[in-house]
Amino acid sequence: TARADAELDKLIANPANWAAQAGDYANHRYSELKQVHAGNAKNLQVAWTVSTGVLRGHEGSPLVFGDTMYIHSPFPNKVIALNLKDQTFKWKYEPKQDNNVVPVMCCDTVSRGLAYGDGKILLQQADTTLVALDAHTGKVVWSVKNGDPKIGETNTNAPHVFKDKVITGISGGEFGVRGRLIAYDLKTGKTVWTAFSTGPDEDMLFDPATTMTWTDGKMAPVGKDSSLKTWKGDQWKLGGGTTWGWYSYDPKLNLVYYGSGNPGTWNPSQRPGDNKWSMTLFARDLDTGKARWVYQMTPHDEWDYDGVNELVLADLNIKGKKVPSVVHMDRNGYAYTLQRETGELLVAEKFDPTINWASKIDMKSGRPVVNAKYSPATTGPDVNVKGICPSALGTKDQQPMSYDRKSGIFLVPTNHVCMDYEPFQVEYTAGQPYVGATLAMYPTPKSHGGMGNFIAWDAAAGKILWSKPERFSVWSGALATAGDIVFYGTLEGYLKAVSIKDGKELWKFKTPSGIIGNVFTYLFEGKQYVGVYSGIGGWAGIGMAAGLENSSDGLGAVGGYRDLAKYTDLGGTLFIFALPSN
Ligand code: PQQ
Repeated sequence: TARADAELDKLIANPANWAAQAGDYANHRYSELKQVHAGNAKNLQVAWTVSTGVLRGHEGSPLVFGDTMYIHSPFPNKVIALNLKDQTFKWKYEPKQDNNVVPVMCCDTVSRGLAYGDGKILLQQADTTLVALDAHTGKVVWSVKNGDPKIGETNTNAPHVFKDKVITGISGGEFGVRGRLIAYDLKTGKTVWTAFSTGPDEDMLFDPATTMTWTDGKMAPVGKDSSLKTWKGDQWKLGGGTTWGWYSYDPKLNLVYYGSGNPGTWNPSQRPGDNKWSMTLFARDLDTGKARWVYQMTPHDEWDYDGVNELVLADLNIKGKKVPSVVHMDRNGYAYTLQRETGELLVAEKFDPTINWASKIDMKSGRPVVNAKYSPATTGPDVNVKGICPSALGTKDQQPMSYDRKSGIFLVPTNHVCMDYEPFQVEYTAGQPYVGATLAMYPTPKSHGGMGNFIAWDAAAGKILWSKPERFSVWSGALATAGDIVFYGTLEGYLKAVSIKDGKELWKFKTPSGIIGNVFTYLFEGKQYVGVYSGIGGWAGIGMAAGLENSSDGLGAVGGYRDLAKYTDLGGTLFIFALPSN
């Protein structure tokens, strides 16, 4: 029988389509299309818009191929198949979900979108139901459960289709959930493998002798019980390391790449040890799930610097040699470049010079050199540690970067936010927050005054090429194109086109709500379109989304974002732009 994925390979290879969340398997978010370019982007105008009917944070992007666009919404996770010819709806899927999942979602009711493969549209519902819908009819082909909302397990991630498998993760790091990545058979929905982030070797699909990690300047086997040894008692069972971000895939190496999130609880004094393998980059064999290599970025996390941000596959020129690399801009403010076949650590540099929790990454041990002044574990519980940079939002959160294949430059949306962090003792109760810290976040003092930047990054040298300050964090995913431009959205609601060469702004358009979606592009009937969701939310916009603008407690307390109320309000509209026809 034909390989189910051969069709997806073909769809992805054709730049007319946007057939996967990142446009490809490598997380490039790059398009070869160049009808719209640096010279004419200033003429872009609205072609059409459509409402999803949901007024909450809209992350991710639609999928487009043939004459159909597949649109998704935040909870209640609608799917709309739209006919590109006349923008009528071919079908809608509106799942029935228990409203009780909403209070156990940490950071708004977002969904990062759909996947396609083998004639099916894959949707990961918030209530941990993964459904495969017939792409032509919207009828459910199969449906499986991958978690339990009663113990705080939910989903916000997009499923990803790699070859004959659907890969999905889990959210709930703030509820003592035990993180894992699951591979299902694309045809049937049967579980093929489950790989936990913490616990015994067999649960993590680790081979103590051949699963490798960076040790003393080289790769070495992780050894037996590499996770268990780094937790007190059975704390690993509530250990977090959730997997709510983006995944990538190298078909040649047959490796899947992703990162794990924060250890639970946020109070570091309560969980001594490195807490492996939370805050870790993973490379796993797609067929078996076996871990090839791992790299823990933030051992014994004290700041909620989840390591789930995307890993971007790129062949970089490093010291005169072409190296198969993977690039990851972490919440902790360091950008990592690793050899993607072996896991060797090549580069680890700050991508915001103002971060202070660690002075550098020691390249031999691969560990951060932590600054005791900003270490809540050193100060102990019930002490408010002030002025930690970056904040728990990280220098970059889920908002994915783009890799310009033409210039080799990474275009990165960032946060420029610091925090005060006070840990306290917390008891675990199933389904209740297991946070154990209060925090306040505010713009990085004495810098450009904004809460974000949009930067160009050289991942081989570990250097910022240019930086464009923004009033608020840039919470939208970027799109670079062969037209030498990069697009991104802002929390005030602007979609912007910027020159990749120097960061000069070429065009902007104010949409009705803040943008936290990812920009995408496609060709239909010979014409290039550029699109993005407008609908504020996510962690940075949660105050707006939950109507908590004035709240100053709990996870809604993202202080400096209160000013957003002067610029925008809730929304749920997909915007499609094009050049005028003449
Ligand atoms: N989600 C967002 C967002 O969509 O804006 C931001 C965050 C999440 C975070 O900063 C988180 O730390 C986070 N953590 C978890 C977790 O630990 O399981 C899940 C999620 C999520 O699923 O959205 C976020």
